[in-house]
Amino acid sequence: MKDYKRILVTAALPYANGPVHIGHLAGCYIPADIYVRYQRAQKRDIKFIGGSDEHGVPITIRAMKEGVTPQQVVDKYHAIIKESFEHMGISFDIYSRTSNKVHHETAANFFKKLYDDGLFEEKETEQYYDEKAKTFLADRYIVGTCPVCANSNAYGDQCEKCGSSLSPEQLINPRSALSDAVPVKRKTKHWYFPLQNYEPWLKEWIIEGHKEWKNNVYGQCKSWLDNGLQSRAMTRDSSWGIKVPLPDAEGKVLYVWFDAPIGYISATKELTDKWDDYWCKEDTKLVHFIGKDNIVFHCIIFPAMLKAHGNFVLPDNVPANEFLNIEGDKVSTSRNWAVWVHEYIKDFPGCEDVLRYVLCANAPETKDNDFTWKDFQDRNNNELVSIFGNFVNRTFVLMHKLCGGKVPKLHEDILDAEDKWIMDEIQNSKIKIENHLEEYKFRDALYEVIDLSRKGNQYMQKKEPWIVAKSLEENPEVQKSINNTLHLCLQLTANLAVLINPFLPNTARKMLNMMKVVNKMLDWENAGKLKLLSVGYSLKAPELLFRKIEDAEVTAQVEKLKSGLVKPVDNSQLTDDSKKNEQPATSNLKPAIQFDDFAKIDLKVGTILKAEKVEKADKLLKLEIDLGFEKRTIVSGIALHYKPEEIVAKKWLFLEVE
Ligand code: B3M
Ligand code: ZN
Repeated sequence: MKDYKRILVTAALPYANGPVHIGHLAGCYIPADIYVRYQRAQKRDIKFIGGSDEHGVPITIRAMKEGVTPQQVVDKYHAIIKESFEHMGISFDIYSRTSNKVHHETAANFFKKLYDDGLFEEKETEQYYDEKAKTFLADRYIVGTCPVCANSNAYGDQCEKCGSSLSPEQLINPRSALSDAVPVKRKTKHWYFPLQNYEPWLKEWIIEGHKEWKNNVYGQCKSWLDNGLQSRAMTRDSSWGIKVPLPDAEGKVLYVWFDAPIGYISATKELTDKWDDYWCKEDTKLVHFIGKDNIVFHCIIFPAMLKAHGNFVLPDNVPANEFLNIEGDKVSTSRNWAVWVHEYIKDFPGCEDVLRYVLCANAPETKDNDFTWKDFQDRNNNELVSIFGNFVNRTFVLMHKLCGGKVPKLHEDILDAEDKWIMDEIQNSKIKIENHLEEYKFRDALYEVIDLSRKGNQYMQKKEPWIVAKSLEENPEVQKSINNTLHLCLQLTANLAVLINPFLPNTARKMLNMMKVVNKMLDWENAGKLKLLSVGYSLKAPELLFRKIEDAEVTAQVEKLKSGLVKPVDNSQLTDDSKKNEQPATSNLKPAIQFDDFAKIDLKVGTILKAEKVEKADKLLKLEIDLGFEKRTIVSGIALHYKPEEIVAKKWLFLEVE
């Protein structure tokens, strides 16, 4: 393996044409974040680059549907996406956007350099033109009847019904999605990048040089290269995008797949003056995390562009994931068959780590996988709560009960086979987890962490310190054995915090807090060590790491998905900002509460004696009420709905909360 000095990690730039769903997270953001957090804990020089992809047809189509400008579309979704990532703990060093000035300059200069070096072919071809809308039509803008399945709304690049990939010429009765006009052919000039010229080099570099890439990635590259590469247009006719930096290029912009990957470079420029250390020095390890639909762009086209430009490093690896289906069906944003991240965050506050856990444990690393709410519940309840959380909790409870809340001493002279076994397991796990992480095998790595906590439970079960404690009175010597058990369980807990940190950072933080230790303990060099907590150090009471997820919560999610009632915030009927937060009533339902919670509430019937408006508060009414056993004055935010005179003398239901 090469000796790298620094690592540059990129995660695909999502189109800012809608919010992100859990398929996005599972596909690249969670694995990228785990990798980065692990490398940071290893104290390696690493930068994590992300941002929104704000150009291209997906944005203009969304703008058209919402009846707003492309700029309004990207402003809205960039903010939503960025916030979702922040909530989920995706720890980018920078989350930028391709509409930034520095990106426009960087991408235009990149294009200009290839142009000046004579690397493009200039070609005039005939393309569909909409005479009514006065614009050339990208493939996506042409709709017509699918020649395969007769779907009358197939797109010029693909039929979403039967999945066939199409070209506009194949559509029967093509029409413009913009104006419904029948498009005509018109001549237009574009700049083509002759990928075939890079084929011999790409074959050498990938087929011979990167046999270690994941099978799904290597296989796709090989099949592209075996089929032969062709010139691809790197410009488009559009008003939205980066203007082609040439004098005779009015109305032409860079093809979004030309500009977007350059976005990684521009964002690094924004992040640091030393950006060229990361992009131009041979001892940088560049890793692109993406989903499988982006493989050709990151493994073939972008590397060929970098090679053509010169002076850039090439990716060392592109660990692309396959797709995550939902409840047995493909994710579809148009059918709203998706679990939206911003909604999950609202529905399961404080459970960000649970989603990170499930999406990693069930990641589509080698093949498409299925996310089900039942599996989400099972993994939370049976793995996080019952294995990991349970071990940590038991350790803390017993240490408080049997060792006075302090880290007990280790009596090395009486260590038995079981003690030695768990000590070895701690060290072995560290090595296994580290190897898996270096090889982008995040599921396997996470499995080992949970398995180590499972072993902790087994160890505790074999040692039964609570039973041993019963003989303390007749034989005070047994305290030593109890001490050893809890000492080792505590050192194991500290190790679990270090090992779980890249995957579940919030959980690791809670554990640090319980152990009263500082962040520094999470440095990877501490993994596998058996003296992380000092003898005699007093620890806090246990904190609940994970809560149980109830049947009702997951049933509600399945219902929500099936009813399709809850549209994502990109709901295309919403054009006006004031309606932004408007959602069907059912989406505001909170998860069902326990009967005990209900019993804590005091519901009282009272008569309204007097009602009046509150000055300078147009929503408030001041009410004097008679509850039968006492009179009270309260204010209530109902003034927009009721006039004072309408409610006086009526009986109302009042809810008393603390
Ligand atoms: N925006 C496609 C996608 O979101 C595209 C990725 C760009 S990565 C440079 O799937
Ligand atoms: Zn079809």
